[in-house]
Amino acid sequence: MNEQYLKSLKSSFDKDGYVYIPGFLSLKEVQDLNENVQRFIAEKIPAMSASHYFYEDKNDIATLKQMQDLEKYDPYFKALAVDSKFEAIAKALLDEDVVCKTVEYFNKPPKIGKPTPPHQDGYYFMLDPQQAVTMWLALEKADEENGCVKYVKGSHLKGMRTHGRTATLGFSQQIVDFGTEDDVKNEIAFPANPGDLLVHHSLTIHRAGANTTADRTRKAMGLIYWGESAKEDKVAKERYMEQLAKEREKV
Ligand SMILES: O=C(O)CCC(=O)C(=O)O
Repeated sequence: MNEQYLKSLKSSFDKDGYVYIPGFLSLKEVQDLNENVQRFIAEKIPAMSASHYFYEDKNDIATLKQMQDLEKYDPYFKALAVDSKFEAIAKALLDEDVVCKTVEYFNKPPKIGKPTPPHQDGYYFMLDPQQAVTMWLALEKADEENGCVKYVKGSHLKGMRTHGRTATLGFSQQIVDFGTEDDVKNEIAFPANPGDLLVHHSLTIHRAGANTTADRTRKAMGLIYWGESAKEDKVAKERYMEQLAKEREKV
C-alpha cells in the first residue's frame, strides 16, 4: 500500500469517522479465511471460554452468532491481525503504533439474526484518549436484507453519547436517544461484498439491521486495534466486565 493512498484514507477517516475499502481481500483470500473460520469452529470451540462465543439460540449450534479472541486460540488468526495488512491500515489511520486487542467473528443467522443496536465501541473500550479502530470485513455479501453495517457520518467528532442496557447478547449497550435529526440525516448504509473492509473510529456511531432473509447468513470478521497512546481505565473496565458476567449468568 503506497504512502499516498494511506494518507488519503487517513484524511477521509479523520473527516467521516470511517473508511470503506472495497476488495481489500481477494476472493481467494476470503475463501481461505472462510475455510479457517470453519476449521476454527470445529476444532476450537470445545476448548473456548464460554464468554468468548454466543449462539442466537443456545439450543441450536447452527445459530453461532459471535466469537471473540480468535487470535488467542489459533495462530492463523494471530497472523491475520499482527504484522499484517490490517495492522498497517490501523497504524496509518491512528498515526501511531497499534496493538491488536481482539479478532472476532460475527454472524446473523437467517430469520433470527437480531439487529446490532446503535452504539459507540469506545463505550465498551473505556479509553483515554479514544485512539482505537474497529475493522469489519465481509466474509459474504451483506445488504439491507441480511443486516449490513450503517455508520453515522461525522459522529466521532461529537463525543460519547449516553448508553444503556440492551437484551442483545454480545452487544449489551446501546445509545439511549439514538434517532436524532442528526443521526437520521447522516446515517449511511454500507452494503458489502466478500473481501470489502470497513474501518471505524471508536466514537463512530454504528448499527446493523436484523437478518430478515429466509436462507442467507451474514458472516463477517472484526479486528480491533488500539493506538499505543490509548490507556484503559482498568477499574471501570473490571467493574463493567463483572456486571456483564453476572448478567450473562441470568440468560
Ligand atoms: O456485525 C455487526 O453487526 C456489527 C459489528 C459491530 O458493531 C462492531 O464491530 O463494532
